Amino acid sequence: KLEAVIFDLDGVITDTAELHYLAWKELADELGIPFDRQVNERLKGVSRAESLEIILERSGRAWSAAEKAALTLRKNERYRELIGRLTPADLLPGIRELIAALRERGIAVGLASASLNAPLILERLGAGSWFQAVADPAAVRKGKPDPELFLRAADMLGVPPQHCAGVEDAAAGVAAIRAAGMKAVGIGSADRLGEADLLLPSTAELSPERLLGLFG
Ligand code: G16
Ligand code: MG
Repeated sequence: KLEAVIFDLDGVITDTAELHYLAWKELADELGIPFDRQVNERLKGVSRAESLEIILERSGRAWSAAEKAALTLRKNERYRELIGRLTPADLLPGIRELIAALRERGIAVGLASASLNAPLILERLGAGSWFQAVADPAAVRKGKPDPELFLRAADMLGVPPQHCAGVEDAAAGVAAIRAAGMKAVGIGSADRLGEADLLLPSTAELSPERLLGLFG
């Protein structure tokens, strides 16, 4: 029985991937490291520290922990400037309606984002009060594809994982949902998200009926 839906943020609630890209691109350009949108695909759903590691792969040198900390801080300051410009118009199609419809039916709604900036992003989107549980990525030991973030959100909602559906746009996220024992909804294409229990091309296709349908 569907009792809770746990959402990813970037790529599901809003498209912050482009803003991550712009902030990382500025940093990579300053450092003279090649970085493009294709490499950016690998950063989706991946933590800030792991994202930096992926970018530095092409730098041809080793970086100290202190240097890396300074670089992630610089990127995040720029990124926070960019997310400061988000408005409710940046919600992905159908998300506002879906969350309202779920809550009307008494289905709990949670967030499992790897982003430490999630509270600021939700506030900018006017979505600060929509989620009854927001799992804290700083409190989990392992990021996606580990199920920890999704399990944390379910626990905060007081719903067993088998009564939860998770919605994700990244392969690591779909793997995390499945490892948590939840039904996985993938937003995107089968080449990356083939493991999902339900695959939809866009958030506009999401509906309470489709999510309920996963539970027979
Ligand atoms: C997001 C993005 C990732 C980003 C991560 C950490 O995840 O997809 O690209 O590296 O959060 O973000 P921050 O630097 O803001 O802490 P999600 O889980 O919402 O898709
Ligand atoms: Mg995502």
